[in-house]
Amino acid sequence: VDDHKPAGFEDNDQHPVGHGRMLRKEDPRFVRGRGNYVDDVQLPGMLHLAILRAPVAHARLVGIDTTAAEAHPKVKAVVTGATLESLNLAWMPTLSNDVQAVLVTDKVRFQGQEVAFVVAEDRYSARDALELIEVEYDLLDPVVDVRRALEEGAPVIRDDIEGKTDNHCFDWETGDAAATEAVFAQADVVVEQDIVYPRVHPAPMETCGAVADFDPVEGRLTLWSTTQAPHAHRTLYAIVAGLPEHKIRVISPDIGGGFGNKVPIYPGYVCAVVGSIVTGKPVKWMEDRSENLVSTGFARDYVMRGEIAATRDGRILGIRTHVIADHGAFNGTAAPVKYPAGFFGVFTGSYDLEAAYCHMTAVYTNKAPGGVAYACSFRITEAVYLVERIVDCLAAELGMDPVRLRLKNFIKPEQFPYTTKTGWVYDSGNYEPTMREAMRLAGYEELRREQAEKRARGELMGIGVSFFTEAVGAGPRKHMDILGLGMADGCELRVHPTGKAVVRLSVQSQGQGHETTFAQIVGEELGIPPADVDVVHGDTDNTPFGLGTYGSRSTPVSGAAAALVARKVRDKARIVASGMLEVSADDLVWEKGAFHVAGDPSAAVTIQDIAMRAHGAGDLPEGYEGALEAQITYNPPNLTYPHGAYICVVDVDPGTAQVKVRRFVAVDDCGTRINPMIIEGQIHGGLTDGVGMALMEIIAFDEDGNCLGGSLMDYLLPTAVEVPDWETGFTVTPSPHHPIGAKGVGESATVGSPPAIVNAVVDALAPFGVRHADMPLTPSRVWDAMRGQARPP
Ligand code: PCD
Repeated sequence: VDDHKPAGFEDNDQHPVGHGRMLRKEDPRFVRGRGNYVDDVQLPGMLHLAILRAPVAHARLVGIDTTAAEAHPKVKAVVTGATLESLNLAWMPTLSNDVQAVLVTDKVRFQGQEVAFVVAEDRYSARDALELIEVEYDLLDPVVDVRRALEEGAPVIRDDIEGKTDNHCFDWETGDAAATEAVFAQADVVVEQDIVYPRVHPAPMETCGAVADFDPVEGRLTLWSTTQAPHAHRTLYAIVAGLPEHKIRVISPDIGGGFGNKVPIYPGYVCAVVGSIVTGKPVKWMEDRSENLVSTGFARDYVMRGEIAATRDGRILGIRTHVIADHGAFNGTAAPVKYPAGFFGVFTGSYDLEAAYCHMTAVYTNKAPGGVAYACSFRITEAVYLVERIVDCLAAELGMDPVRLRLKNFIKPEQFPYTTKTGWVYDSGNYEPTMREAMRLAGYEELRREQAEKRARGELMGIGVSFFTEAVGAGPRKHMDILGLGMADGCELRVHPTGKAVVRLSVQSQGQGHETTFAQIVGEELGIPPADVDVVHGDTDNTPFGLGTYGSRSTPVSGAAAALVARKVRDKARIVASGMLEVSADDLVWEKGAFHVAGDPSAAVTIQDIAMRAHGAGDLPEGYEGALEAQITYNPPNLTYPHGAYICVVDVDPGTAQVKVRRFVAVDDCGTRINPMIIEGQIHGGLTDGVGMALMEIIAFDEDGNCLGGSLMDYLLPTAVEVPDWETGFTVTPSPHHPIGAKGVGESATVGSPPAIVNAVVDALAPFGVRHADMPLTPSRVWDAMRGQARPP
């Protein structure tokens, strides 16, 4: 860990924040197999739920016969859309203010859609009974292509929406069209490129599931569920199911990976709740792998046209893009309400431009809903891919080294805070040192020499560069809400008499290590060892309200809350200390874990002394109220903007068109680093995801709307075999508004790596005149690119 430490950044063993070798507190549980996941929940009398899914993509529902299933000896209930309709539960709101069918009532709109469910005594009987349900469908023409969806006369998918006569979902624009046009008109060089970011899936190791336990006597619902946002989900259940919010408890135990997949509310969760209400018993629903891939939130699916304008000597003037966004059958995109295209507005990247403009048309198709932020702060992955690909296209056109082109156009350190041409305010950044550090680690000049030699011999070696700026940590609440819930986070801290503490968070770890890093933050601010701080999360009855974990927002938002709540407790401790040392609170100096009298370090009391005193007999000084505890809600003033420079080296086999990622250098800057080992793990995971997206993963559909990525035999995930030994480094540019200067990092590598890999492959294929090829760069696509036949995406 931390072998490539830049000068001026030292670990300080006295301080838990930044401590390179602090191991994860949660791991003893995980490595012993003692994690507690939703599927581990066993309740007395618990029943099992299975969902019948549509085998076709577009069809009118003619009739359902459930008699045989109901007669199955172990079946307790069979529920169809008609049943839900009678309870007014057949439709539910999506995260983007659309509606989605819980169970089909009128029409099937994507393959794998939920049609009915069975509750039975065991999982196998529930699945067997699904086969006894007879459904009659009247097949309709499916629409899976975005351009076809927009054609006049295309079958209307959302005929449930009153007056709907086409498949148009929304239009959105940002930037200044006229100013951009003017810049383009005067530019020496304009480059255009069609770029597709294919539909991919987060595919977490644990699929989605829930255990619902409705107590009819108390009218209380307890729901264990795989959710990244327990509090937001609770409020939505209250709204959807009409249950009083104080009678709902959402418990999100250990989560086996989220990656954005566990942000939405899926029909299965609602079915589990209905199943428990109907049977009066606890009901468990766990998806299988195919159900997860076919029906839950996909990501990306953007068809983009990128245009870039520059001077002959490589000054970038403007970027323009037109996007057709495929939202599937229901608009289930996870994004703050004001941002229907998420944070795609950061497509201007890390460059100082004169003008930028984007126009987007979103459409409905017969595909699963989603648009979740798969390791991506709301469409930033698409934005970064667009800009980093198009900048490389420009470099090729100008015959300029791609690193040199980037260095020439970076936003300069003195320009921060920097307002982009699309209105985003980047908090801080110092790009050139990060780029140079990546070049140093990679041995960039040497790699170019090696490449020239190999090219001369007919070998296909490619070097790809990407440089990204992300916007992570949504709020602030004045700009951002999801379905009316403002994006802020609560945090609560209590110090016990013996000086141990418990901190309660509104965010929810899915493997990121929050039990460790939040203990480090509190430990740092309060001067007690992280081992003495217990982190509680994932239970709405025991944690303060907040919007949950996605978009790398836990550190920027809840991390700030944790630091500030600890400072608040410290302020209270100061009052207690003033009484103990018999001086005024203003005469006390705080030094790591203790207050001492100014000018007399020997007159000191530790936090532990203070905690005991605060809970002890006798009066406490004036001004001290309540207990040694505090609660806050943190509303971030801005997002945080981490950045990074990635360099990828690939070799392409000229005979088989197989791409091998030989080296990958990633230099990240996420401001103050809380736990370098955890950050390293986050980067390794994200880079691996990046190799998957760039080379292997796609959720494709055939003309009939059949999903072709419904199993891990077809939807290829990367393993240790496909990836190199990652080479990482870092720079530190703190966030000026975050209390400890930290920025998010969880998604950086997924955002930054696909363009580096694709740029490397395109660079390798330069001798064939290739300027672009669409992901995933499977051998067949690379082969086609070498032969100049780009296949339709
Ligand atoms: N950190 C540190 N330092 C800094 C930053 C950070 O240390 N500066 C760390 C923390 O604390 C944590 C981690 O690291 O622990 C991360 O963080 P962030 O960035 O804040 O983030 P979060 O919020 O926590 O998380 C989230 C993310 C996301 S978003 C995703 S996708 C992914 C990531 O995370 N997912 C996951 N990573 C991960 N890992 C794991 N293991 N698992 C998972 O699932 Mo989305 O939107 O949801 O799509």
